[in-house]
Amino acid sequence: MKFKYAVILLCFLLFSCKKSNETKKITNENAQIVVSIPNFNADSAFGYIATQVGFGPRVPSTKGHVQCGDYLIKLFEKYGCQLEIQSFSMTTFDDKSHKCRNIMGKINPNATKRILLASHWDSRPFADQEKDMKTQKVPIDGANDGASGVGVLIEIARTIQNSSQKPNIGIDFLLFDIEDYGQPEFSDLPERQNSWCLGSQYWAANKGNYTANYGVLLDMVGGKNATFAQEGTSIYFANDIVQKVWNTAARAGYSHIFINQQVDQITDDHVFVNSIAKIPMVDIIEYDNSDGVFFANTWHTQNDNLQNIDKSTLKAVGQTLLNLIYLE
Ligand code: AHN
Ligand code: ZN
Repeated sequence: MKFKYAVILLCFLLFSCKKSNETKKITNENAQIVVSIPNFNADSAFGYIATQVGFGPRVPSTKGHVQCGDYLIKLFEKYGCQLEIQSFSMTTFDDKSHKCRNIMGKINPNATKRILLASHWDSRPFADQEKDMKTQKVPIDGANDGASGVGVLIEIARTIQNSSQKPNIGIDFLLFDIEDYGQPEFSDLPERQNSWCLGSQYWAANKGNYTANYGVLLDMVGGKNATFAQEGTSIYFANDIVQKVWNTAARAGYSHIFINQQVDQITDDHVFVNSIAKIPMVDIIEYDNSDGVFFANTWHTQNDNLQNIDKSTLKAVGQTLLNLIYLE
C-alpha cells in the first residue's frame, strides 16, 4: 500500500529534521545509553592557537609570556570556569629565575567524579633541533608544541558552555607553565637532572588535596598527518585509560590517527602527575619515528609554526575528548 510507505517516509523525514546539527548521538561502550555529544569546532580551536602564537614566543620572563597567560585566564573566565592560579618561581638550568603560573579552569567544581585535561602553555626558548647554530638560539613559535594542546582545551571549554548538553562529571583544565625550558644539547653548563617539565613538577608536589579520577595530557596535537601511538609511560601508569581513550577515538572514526601501536617511554608532564601526584594520566603526543627520533620533524625547529598546524588533527583530538567526557 503506497499510502503506508508515504507515512513511514514522512515520519523518517520529520525525525531526521528534528535532529540537531549541533550534536551527534552516540552509544557508550556497553551500548546501554545514547548521549548527545556536541561537535568540536577545529576552526575555532585553530583561532586560539593563532592568538597564542600572535603574542610572540611564550618564553618565561618575556612580555609575550605574561600577556598570553593573562589572555588564557580571561578565556577560562569567559567560558564559565572557576579559576585556580598557582603562582611560583622557578630556576632553570641556566640559573635564571622566572615568575611562573600554572592555570587551572574548573567546570562543575563540586562534582566528585573528575577528569583532568592538561597541556603546557609556555614555548621553548631555543630551536635546538635546527642544524644552524644561529637559528638554534632563536625562540620558536611553538604553534604545535604548546599552543595546539591549549587551543583544543579552550575550545572544549567554549563548546561545553555553549551547548545545552552538559557533562555528568567535573572537568579540570590545567595549563602547565615552564615545561619546555629543558637544558639544550648545545649547553656547556653542567648537566642538570629533570630540567624539563618544571611547572608540572611544582604542581604535582604542591597540589594540596586536589585529585581527579584520571587525566589526559595533550602535547603536540596539531601536526600535519600526525599519528598518536600508545606511549610507554602512559601504558606503565594508566593502561586502562590508554585503552579507553584509544577505543573512544576508534569509535569516533579516528583509528588511523590514534594508532594501535605501543611505543617507547618519554619524559613529559604526565610523568610527574603519575609518579608524584599519583593521578593516572595518559599522554596524547605526536609520534613520528621516521627519522629515528620519537617526535615530528618540526619539533623544536623554526618550522613549528601555524603553517604546519592541521585542523583535521585538531578535530580528531578534540572530538575524541568531547566523546570521552560526555560518555562518562
Ligand atoms: C624530551 O625532550 C625527551 N621530552 C620533552 C617533552 C616535550 C618537550 N614535549 C614538548 N616539548
Ligand atoms: Zn617542546
